[in-house]
Amino acid sequence: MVSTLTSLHLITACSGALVFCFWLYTRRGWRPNLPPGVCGLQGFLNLPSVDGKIWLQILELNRQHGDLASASLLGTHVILIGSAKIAEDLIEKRSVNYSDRPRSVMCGELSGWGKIMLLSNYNDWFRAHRKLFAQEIGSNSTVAKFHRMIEFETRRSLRCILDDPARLQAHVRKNFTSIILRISHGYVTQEGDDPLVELAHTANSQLSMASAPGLYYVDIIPFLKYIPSWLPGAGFKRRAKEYAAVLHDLVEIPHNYVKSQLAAGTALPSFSSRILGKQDLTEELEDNLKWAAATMYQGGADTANSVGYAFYLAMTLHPRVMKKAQEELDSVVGVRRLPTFADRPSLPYLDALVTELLRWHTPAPITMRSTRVDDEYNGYFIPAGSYIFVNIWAMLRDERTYTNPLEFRPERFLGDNPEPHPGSVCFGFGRRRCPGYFIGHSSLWLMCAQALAAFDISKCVENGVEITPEFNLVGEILAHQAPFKCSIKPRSSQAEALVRQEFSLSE
Ligand code: HEM
Ligand SMILES: *[C@@H]1O[C@H](CO)[C@@H](O)[C@H](O)[C@H]1NC(C)=O
Ligand SMILES: *[C@@H]1O[C@H](CO)[C@@H](O)[C@H](O)[C@H]1NC(C)=O
Ligand SMILES: CC(=O)N[C@H]1CO[C@H](CO)[C@@H](O)[C@@H]1O
Repeated sequence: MVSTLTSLHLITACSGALVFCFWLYTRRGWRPNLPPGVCGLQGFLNLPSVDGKIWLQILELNRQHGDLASASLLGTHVILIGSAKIAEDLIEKRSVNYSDRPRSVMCGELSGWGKIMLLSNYNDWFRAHRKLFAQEIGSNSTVAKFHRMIEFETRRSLRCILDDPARLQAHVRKNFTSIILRISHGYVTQEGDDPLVELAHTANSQLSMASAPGLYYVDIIPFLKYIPSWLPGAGFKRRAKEYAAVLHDLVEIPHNYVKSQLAAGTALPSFSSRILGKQDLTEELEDNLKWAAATMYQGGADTANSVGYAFYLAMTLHPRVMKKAQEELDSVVGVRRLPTFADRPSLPYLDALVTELLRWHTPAPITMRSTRVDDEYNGYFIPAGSYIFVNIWAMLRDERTYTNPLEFRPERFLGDNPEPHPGSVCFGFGRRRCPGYFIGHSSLWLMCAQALAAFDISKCVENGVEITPEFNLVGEILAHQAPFKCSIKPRSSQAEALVRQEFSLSE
């Protein structure tokens, strides 16, 4: 939601007079007992710039100042949390006061995204949506009803990868979105480019732009939102209107699709169709449902995909791990069929591999909160309204928790002394922990299982030279691996036949 800490400072630097006043304040020695860190313009100008990767920037500040650090300018306080212990103490244990998102005028208010769960504050609207999610996909047992569909969609997607491995990233993106759209709206994506998949992608890029506070003055000076949009300099208001129009489509198009399918008697069972079909459906419930279903579709569209794509990178770089997982699959499942959810309990190495994948690649490297009330932690003052940045990425690479954290080694989760499961960190915390956890985790598991059973993934060779791709996480609030090349081949003609075999959704 913030592009970089530096952009925050750049904007504020423009309000020179205010900066000067604050400087006078700090010179006079006035400073509450904030966590150690940088303060004032000087501090911000000296922020490390690390390739624009905000998680590295925060890590650097936490390294210099401790696991709880701060950065303040002009009465805006940013609190940086760099250890899982502090995140647990504050965000989990004091969840009531740490569950708001920072105010975002451009995105949340002008563009209308504030009604989407991800940006909503912790209030009745939010709680109603979390409840709808919990009933639909909030446990292993509720997600079990989707297993067959996930198996069906995963098979379809492997077939596409086999036919056209060069477009791996597009296939993986498309195919996880297909699973979510089936669940949220009973919508079956078309072959080739699908309008709703494209729409989610466009909306998510706009979300990411609109929510970078450093980018728009109106986030720093909220009353600007009242200036008329025809004034010069009010370009942001016209931009916000464009964003709002795309968001409107994201919410209304799939919702109207379900309604027309229900009217025609052809709706597939889904989150939306079940609630729309209720006898006691109220207008309020329908409005809640419409936004919750859009949240599901939008929230699920870019995270699981990001991990799915990283899986192919991990396998390209770690053939030893791939072979070990394939040996386990061959001995447990055999080579005459592809693995299904029923095999999961008997594939411990594969489970550890997926766990390691969630630690190694973080689609959401940081999460943000805002504090509701003044608080204190270990003697430090945390003012109400602070921006809180939680560095998930750093926690999953913390040498105090994981030995040789840069290594991809599923074995760390096996044996008598397993290292801590990343699940309590990589899906977020407390009352805002990812509500897509079960669906995300299980669809990832299945994709990894089937891809390993069917494919050999390796470095590709171009003109006699072997290409070794790099771990390169890019993005902001949502991150993915930069595009890379790898070779994907069926393990055998039998494996290829299994991928191509007809698969019917009804058992
Ligand atoms: C492996 C895949 C996934 C990972 C690693 C992941 C991770 C996360 C993280 C770290 C957060 C922020 C939580 C916080 O602020 O404490 C989050 C929020 C969220 N995720 Fe996921 N997610 C994944 C898949 C999904 C899927 C499949 C869906 C949809 C079905 C989904 C829907 C959401 C929503 C709606 C939120 C906002 C929750 C809120 O603000 O209260 N996620 N996710
Ligand atoms: C939340 O803030 C209120 C008001 O300061 C305080 O009384 C309460 O103890 C806090 N709750 C937690 C869990 O810290
Ligand atoms: C859900 O299922 C997975 C796989 O069988 C298992 O590892 C996990 O512990 C289960 N979670 C819960 C909360 O039951
Ligand atoms: C199940 C599914 O949606 N498969 C799609 C996977 O992605 C490719 C390319 O984007 C599509 O052509 C498939 O239809």
